[in-house]
Amino acid sequence: MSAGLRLGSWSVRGATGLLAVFVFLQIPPAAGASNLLADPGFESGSLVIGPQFGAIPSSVGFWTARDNPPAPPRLVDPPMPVHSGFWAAEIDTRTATYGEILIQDFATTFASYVWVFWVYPVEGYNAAEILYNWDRGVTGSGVITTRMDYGPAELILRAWDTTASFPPLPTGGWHEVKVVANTCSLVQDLYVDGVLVGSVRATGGGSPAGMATVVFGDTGNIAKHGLFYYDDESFEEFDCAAPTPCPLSHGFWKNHASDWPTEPDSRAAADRRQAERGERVRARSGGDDNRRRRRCARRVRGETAVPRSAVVVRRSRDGRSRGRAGRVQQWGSHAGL
Ligand SMILES: [Ca+2]
Ligand SMILES: [Ca+2]
Repeated sequence: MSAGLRLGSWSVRGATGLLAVFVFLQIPPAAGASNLLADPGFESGSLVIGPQFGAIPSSVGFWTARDNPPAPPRLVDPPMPVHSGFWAAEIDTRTATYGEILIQDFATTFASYVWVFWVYPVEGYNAAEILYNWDRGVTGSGVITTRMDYGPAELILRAWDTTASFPPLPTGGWHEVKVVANTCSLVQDLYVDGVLVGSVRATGGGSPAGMATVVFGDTGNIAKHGLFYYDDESFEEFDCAAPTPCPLSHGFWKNHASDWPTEPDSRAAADRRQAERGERVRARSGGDDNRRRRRCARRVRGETAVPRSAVVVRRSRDGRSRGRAGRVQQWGSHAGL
């Protein structure tokens, strides 16, 4: 995963890629069909330890950690931090020289996804990423589609070829981190604890579907120095081009106004809008029949219609105004005031 260290060679457009920061919405985006990660909460109690250097064998269907004597990554149970169940994974490189990583490989069909993981930062720095066609750590090559580097000062989110900076994850507690990566719009939305904190629009680099790897820990086999716990990981893919009634969330449209589809200004559309306006007018007045009956009743009683905008002014017994009391009904009479 030295690819992550070569971040500077990518096109970094943090300022222009940052679409919206601190937009506090509580509406999570729609999730995909199923979790492609096996043993998402480490409840098998099994963590395969791979070689400290060189290629890491395939890890489809289980979690693998790169060895790091004398204290490689491990699974922990209470009283150590566990988000749910009995087990969580620990990355502790506070005094380490070489990096630690926790990985799992999985096959994908679509390139868009919803990635969720729970992390408990204690101190220091760590990273998490999704990459495709990884070379198993020999040279670190691979196609990174999402990457997060987090520490005390900030959380840097990379979405394909673009990065942006966000506030750091608070330490001392569990946090749900969610990324919705949509290859149709080339936008990745970042949620922390259910709140949309911002979006990054990439200029390119949409991921290829196929074999992918999720990684937590360090990159380039160099210790970033930190203590972090992970639990309840999820990767759900979706077809962003599939015709669905509401493929994107309310939160997405609120923050991507420029993506709103426009309706062709055709004759049929104009006629439809005119018909809708007529329906609204009829609904407010009770319909044509009611309006006709009221008009006839006024003529019989000799009343005079009051303009719709007239305002009733309540007055006290000494004649002074007591302020607006409300609008008269559309067809009220002078005699009734
Ligand atoms: Ca667990
Ligand atoms: Ca360690």
